[in-house]
Amino acid sequence: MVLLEKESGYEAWLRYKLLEEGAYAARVRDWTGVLAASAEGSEVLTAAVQELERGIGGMLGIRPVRATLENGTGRPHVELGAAGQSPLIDSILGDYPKLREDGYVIRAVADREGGHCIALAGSTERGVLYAAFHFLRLLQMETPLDSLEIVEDSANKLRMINQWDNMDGSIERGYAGGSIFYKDGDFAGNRGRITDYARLLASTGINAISINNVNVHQTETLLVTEAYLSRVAETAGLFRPYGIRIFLSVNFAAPIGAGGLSTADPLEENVRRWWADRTADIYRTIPDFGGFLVKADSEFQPGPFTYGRNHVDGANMLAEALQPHGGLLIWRCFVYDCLQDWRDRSTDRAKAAYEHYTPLDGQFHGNVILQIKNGPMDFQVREPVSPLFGGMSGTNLMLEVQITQEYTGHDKDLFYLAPQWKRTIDFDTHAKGPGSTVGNMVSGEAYGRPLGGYAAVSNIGEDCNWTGHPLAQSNLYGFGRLAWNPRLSAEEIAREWTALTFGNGERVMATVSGMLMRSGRIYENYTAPLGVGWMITPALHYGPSVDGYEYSKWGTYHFADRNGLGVDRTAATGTGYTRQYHSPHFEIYESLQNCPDELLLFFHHVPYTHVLQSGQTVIQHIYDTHFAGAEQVEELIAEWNGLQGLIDEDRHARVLDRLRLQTDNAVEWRDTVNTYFYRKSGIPDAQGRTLYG
Ligand code: GCW
Repeated sequence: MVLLEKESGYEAWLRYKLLEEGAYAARVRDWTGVLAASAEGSEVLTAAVQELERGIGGMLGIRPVRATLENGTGRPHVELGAAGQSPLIDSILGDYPKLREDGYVIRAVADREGGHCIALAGSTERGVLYAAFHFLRLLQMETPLDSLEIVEDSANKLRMINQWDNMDGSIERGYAGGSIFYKDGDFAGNRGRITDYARLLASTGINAISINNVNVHQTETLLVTEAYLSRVAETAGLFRPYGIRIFLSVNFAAPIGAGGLSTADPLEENVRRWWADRTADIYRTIPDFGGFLVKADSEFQPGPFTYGRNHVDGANMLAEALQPHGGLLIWRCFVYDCLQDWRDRSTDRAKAAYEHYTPLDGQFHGNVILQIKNGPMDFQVREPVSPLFGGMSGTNLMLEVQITQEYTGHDKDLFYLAPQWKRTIDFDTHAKGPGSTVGNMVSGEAYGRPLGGYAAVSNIGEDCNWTGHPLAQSNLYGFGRLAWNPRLSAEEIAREWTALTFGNGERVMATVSGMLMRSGRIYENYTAPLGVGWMITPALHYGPSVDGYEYSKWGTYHFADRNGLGVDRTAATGTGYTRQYHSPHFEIYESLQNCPDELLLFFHHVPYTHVLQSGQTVIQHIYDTHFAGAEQVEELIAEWNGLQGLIDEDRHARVLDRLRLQTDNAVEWRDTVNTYFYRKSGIPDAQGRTLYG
């Protein structure tokens, strides 16, 4: 048996392990011994060269010779460059005149002197960097190089990560240790770690990052001031070589908290001037600064409502400050009444964002992007797609998802999120007839909007393997890959990630990717049923508490009684939320018969004896899925155990520990939910399994 090297998981999918000696390694070594690049490139090109050196060095055990473009030819080599940097590169790019910004071509060519060459041609240097990472991926997966012709670009201009890191070192909804950015109220100075994070992100195509929590506390409010700008600039400098621009989350009331003004009213002249001055300071220090991300009038964060203004007033004021510098203003749409009275059945949190924003459509400035969560509630295991994506044809939009598993198992339970994101991206809003998918709406393609893209809340922390659960790295990887190319399937990404992370043996690839692909359904099985959501321990958001959010102020109810459960959101008899969808979704969700089972309780209140499309009653479905979910975790353990000896011991043991934690959680959920509904309904399990009456 091959002895596997001890691995911490720190390298994640950029392991660059020595390839097994053989024909492939010999051939690739021959092709990659010389790296030719323009001597005039910026630090992004340098990063691409360095990454190739690192990767080729690791996989082939050689140190490639650096050459300039002039003397690189005549022997086999890798030639990399952006438009205008070499005749070969330009002639390749000339074949693809429609290649978008950051796009690239990888081609195997025979050059004039008959030497073989792999050309990595980027429309920009960032494209070259992406080509370099792609090329290294090909080597890791031992892809034949002889007739390569790969062309890639992305419809999404912004591919962004949101850090919810606080300067005290904590991370809101972070489950993998403290912040790599901050400690004890200051920047942590963790340069190597941040650089490696930038490499991981860039390798998937991420090009933007906001570096502090959207809930902006006191110290973080000062990030836009002279007190911290030089430190922000240092962080920007770590991301810059990897083509990633940084953004700051800002506090709407900063003119008061940081500027000493008496108001933050967006229409007040001195407030506008304060923001314009701060923004000018930022761009003096960080000329390629991305812009601001704002959570306003949401969950106790200040916003324009305090001053009787609306969100166009607020967003446009900040956008005007950023506009002269080319900055973007990203405004989150997560706005709802978080002080609801549970007795009030007329207010429906799911309706809030659409009601707030659709009347404002078309009024936001061109450099404003609205960032919309995938669902109308809050990153639940199963929600319908937010109808707001289909309601804002005159505004730049961005999709927001959560990589960190706030409601999906805290990086303790396995939950591969790419299938959930794919469902959102591929959902056809029908806003402009068939084909108006969320993916097309946010890329701007459906409406010819100039800006848009994807943002996701990160799941990394100081934990040595970044994500706590080693398999949760697949979510970070999967998000980046989908943001770059939304057409990839969740399964392709799972297989690719597995190959890079654990090696490309078919048994490992099939088992791990299979576990990932089943994981979301398994978690859904043992937690909240049929799209109802929120049966989770309040505040913590891990583990069961069926009534934890039932009599609360958060607008999060399931309305279970002795006869049935679910939220009636129909237009006919309920809150009328269904009306926010275009046809045919309105009719589908409105109909008790046609509403998909997995969303039934999101849209309808039904008796426990209601028969689902599956043919099962609601109550029996609850029992069956909960028993099945807990059993399926045992199956995951068995599958993982079958990989012993094929995966290094440390990472194998670490995953096993997590799966054991997941077993406990699944059993707790199963028994709590089943018992709750047995007691409410009095209906026994048709199969006579143990319920605690
Ligand atoms: O789901 C909620 C989280 C909050 C978070 C908020 C948001 C940053 O529980 O922790 O705050 O969403 O998205 O703003």
